[in-house]
Amino acid sequence: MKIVALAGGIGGARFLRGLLAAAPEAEITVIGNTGDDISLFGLRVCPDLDTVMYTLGGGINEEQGWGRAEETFTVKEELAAYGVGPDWFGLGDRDFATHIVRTQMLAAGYRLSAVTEALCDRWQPGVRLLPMTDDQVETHVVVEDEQGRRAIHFQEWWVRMRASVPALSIAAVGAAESTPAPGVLAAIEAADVVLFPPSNPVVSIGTILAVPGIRDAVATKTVVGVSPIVGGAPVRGMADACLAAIGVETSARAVAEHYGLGLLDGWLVDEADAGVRVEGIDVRSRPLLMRDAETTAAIARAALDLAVELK
Ligand code: GDP
Ligand code: FO1
Ligand code: CA
Repeated sequence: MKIVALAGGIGGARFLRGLLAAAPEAEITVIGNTGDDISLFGLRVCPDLDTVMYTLGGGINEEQGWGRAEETFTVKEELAAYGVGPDWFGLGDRDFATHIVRTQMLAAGYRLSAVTEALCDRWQPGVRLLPMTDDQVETHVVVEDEQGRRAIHFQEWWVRMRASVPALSIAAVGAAESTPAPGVLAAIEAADVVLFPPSNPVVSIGTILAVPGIRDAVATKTVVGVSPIVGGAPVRGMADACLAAIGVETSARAVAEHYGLGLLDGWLVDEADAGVRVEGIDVRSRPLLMRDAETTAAIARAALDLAVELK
């Protein structure tokens, strides 16, 4: 069985861990979001690729969901002593090494997909992890506050502001001119099923689908998604602020309708949302909280079973 999953960071990574447990024989290709990527201190940081890589490779900080386990922050403290910011993004010493290797390889001319493969040589995530594109795509957010109306990097809005200022709009800058990374379209074409983990519908899945060619390729496949919205709210994070920016209600039904009939064939919602109907999409309800390894594997199994049933 060949499975393709699109993935953001924490929601995507945890689901994928369940998928690996539920389908150990499957060949899984993950198309990762790179719209969250940012250059800091001269280093290229890819939060969602790293979250997937560390989570599946056993190096993640489990409580936090991002960054390395057993992390220390000496470099961050030394940078602060020089007065060199930003101070609002927590890069740890172990994580810094990843960004140094990545930046060094990019500067030597390797593409992000090749760099990601090299980093995964160490972490052995058990899936093939591909960035959605090798081109630079960055999610920017238009906000308006006492400093006026301006576009800022997604990470500044999400991490520094905690989305406390409404996003007037969200744009994946560079997406329209980007091309899918090598292997992305071929993997989708060869896939038996495509899964959308409970990742952010706007800045994770939405950004991946904004790379020209990916949406159309996915639309030819049997696609099953898992709702990141439970009982009218995100399970964690501020996806509601992202959905508001694109005029979509924060509900399991509205997210499925947003993905649309042409894209989604099946949709898993939580038991709290049992009874949700979406025209043309097969909706099933299941406990969708990824509490532990078993419940997460059961969610992945249910998504896969529904996809196989609808194929
Ligand atoms: P990020 O890049 O770290 O923000 O992670 P993703 O985009 O992959 O996923 C974020 C989404 O995961 C959020 O909108 C959460 O609501 C959702 N999420 C997190 N934990 C769970 C869970 O246990 N169950 C479900 N259904 N969704 C979850
Ligand atoms: N998220 C935070 O909320 N605060 C941080 O300081 C932070 C640092 C960080 C460093 C490396 C990395 O890979 C991820 C990091 N994240 C941090 C998470 C991440 O940037 C966001 O959760 C997602 O990109 C939002 O979708
Ligand atoms: Ca993310």
